Amino acid sequence: MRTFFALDLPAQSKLAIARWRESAFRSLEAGGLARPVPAANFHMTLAFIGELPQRKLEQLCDRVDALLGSKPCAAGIVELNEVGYWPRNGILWLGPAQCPGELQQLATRLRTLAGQAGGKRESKAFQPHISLFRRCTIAPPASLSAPEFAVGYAEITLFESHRGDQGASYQPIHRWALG
Ligand code: 3AM
Repeated sequence: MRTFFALDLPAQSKLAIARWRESAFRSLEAGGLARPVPAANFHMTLAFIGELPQRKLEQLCDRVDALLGSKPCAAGIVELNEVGYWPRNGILWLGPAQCPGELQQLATRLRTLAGQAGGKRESKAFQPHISLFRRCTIAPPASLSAPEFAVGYAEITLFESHRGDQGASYQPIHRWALG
């Protein structure tokens, strides 16, 4: 089972971001120069786990319970106000210019637990982001309007990722409330 920890976004935030994306990157969408991520798939990955057998995944979930019991993480708000582009994988993203320290710490701890459980060991620094477009093969134009979204988060979601003909779809399989 291919899984990852992420912040899910409230439905209104997904819609608002999709509306802004449509107007801010009209030429990309209209020109078919990149593949828009379906708004339903918007999320902020905290830690990619990858393929893990069910038993290991259950152990990992127990460790997240223990982590949040011993080192609680408060719910909060993240300001999404920066656009970035990674030419290597063609991802155009929206993220915070300033990541809340608690979120950064949570991602680091989840990445460590995922690695210890046999999942992916991530060496790259955590860059909080929401993928807006994939397969963007040209340097994207500057957005026509600056993003400014204050998004509340109050839980961690464990998603299962499925790849199909229509692209990826994500199924929430467990949630942890933040304190
Ligand atoms: O949409 P984003 O980038 O937030 O990029 C993948 C996606 O996150 C990332 O995990 C999320 C769900 O698929 N991902 C996929 N394969 C990965 C890998 N091998 C990966 N992240 C790190 N390493």
